[in-house]
Amino acid sequence: MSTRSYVSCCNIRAAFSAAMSAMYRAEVPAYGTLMEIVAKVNAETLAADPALKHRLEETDSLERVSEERHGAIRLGTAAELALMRRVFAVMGMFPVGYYDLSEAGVPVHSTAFRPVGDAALKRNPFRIFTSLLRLDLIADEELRAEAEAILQKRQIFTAGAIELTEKAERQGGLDDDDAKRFVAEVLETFRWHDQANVGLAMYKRLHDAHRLIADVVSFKGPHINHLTPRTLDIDEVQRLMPGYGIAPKAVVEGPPSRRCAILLRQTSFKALEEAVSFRDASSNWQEGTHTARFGEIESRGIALTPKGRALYDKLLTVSRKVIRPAADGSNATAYEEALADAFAPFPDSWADIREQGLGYFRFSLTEKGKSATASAESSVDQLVENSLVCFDPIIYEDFLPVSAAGIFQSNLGDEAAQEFTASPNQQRFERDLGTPVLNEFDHYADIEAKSIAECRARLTAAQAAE
Ligand code: OOG
Ligand code: NI
Repeated sequence: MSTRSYVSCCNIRAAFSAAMSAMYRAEVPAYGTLMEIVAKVNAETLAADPALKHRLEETDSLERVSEERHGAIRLGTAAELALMRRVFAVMGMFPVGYYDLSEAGVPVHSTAFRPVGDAALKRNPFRIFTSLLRLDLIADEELRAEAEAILQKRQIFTAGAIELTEKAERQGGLDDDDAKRFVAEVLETFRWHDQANVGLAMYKRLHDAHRLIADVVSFKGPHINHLTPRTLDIDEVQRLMPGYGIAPKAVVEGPPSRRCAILLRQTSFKALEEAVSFRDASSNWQEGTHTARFGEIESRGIALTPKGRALYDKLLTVSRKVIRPAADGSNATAYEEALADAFAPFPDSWADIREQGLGYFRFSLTEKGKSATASAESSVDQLVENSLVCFDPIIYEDFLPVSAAGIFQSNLGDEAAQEFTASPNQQRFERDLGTPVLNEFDHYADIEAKSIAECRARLTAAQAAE
């Protein structure tokens, strides 16, 4: 059967991302405000930095910036995770990376569902940080069993979403009408429910065990808990937020502000306290509240190689030995200074980062290179030295566990900080998921290698044609 009439999974993802954004904007108006600040700052940054605008245009990434966002959900069971994987696959989103957050006092482990490959990322890089609750880390066995029983009973997908996912798997895609229905049906899973699945007493018990457990177990589905637009100047957005009535978290997570941005920097505003009705065993409704949904912004820099990442992790640890950011912001300036000091050894020019093998780059022919030839034996260094190729940073598309923990903590409240024994269990996660997660380093290395191969092919083809 022909597959020509199917909508590409990239287009389904783009439609879904837009639908999610519209829904969240209606549900959490502060997210809309944040989007406005980000749009304004991005436009100003580009106007003030024509070179940046030019590089973004040249690498085909200008358009994606304003469309770009990530979100996060928390799931309760292995079955939910496995089905979520199939649903995301219809949109061309695949599990990349494994994040163990138990170490940071959050009883979940996670992956990011995201597009893979250069073309798909350029079309729409929407990604969802997806966590699976780890009831095995909860000491109270009775509560654990009750939570499991509650989770077993819920169905987080509509019948339509399941039917269309199966159909897409069966036929290898969805036609236009089905794709539209798919987006609408899947959106339901991420919607906020102001009526809880449990009574107030149970909610409190779950909440006392850990706020995150209450957030997952008490509700009908995994409400999207934040959506995060990408900004080109996170410090500026952070500075502007209070003027728009939004209180940002104390410090920006991740690396310090630098000329050459590395990895990922993030900041968020505190979760809202929202009214929720709880239904007890005799079907009486009781009023209560729940805090879960917040807003976040991110700025993305270069993806680091394992060597670069090891240096990043080391320097972050060094900074945290000097000072840890206090939740109330009282030491924010001292923290920023200590962080900047700690990162002094990390080179801050693209040339140095490349020469030292710390980051991944996309290579392309320079104007000179477009009309030149080179032998197939020339090394990348030689091609660079002879100005035949230039290189742009490959953007980091993933997440950072220490930062993610900081984001979790800031919206859970500090009293939620708890000690768990670090117990990464990637095997268990992958078994629940039904597939291994992709290794993010392999993926970046592959994009880099392909760009080099393409330059070589064109330089040597030109030579052959001579
Ligand atoms: C996810 C927190 C992680 C990020 O940007 O690092 C995250 C959550 O709170 O569920 O989204
Ligand atoms: Ni986030």
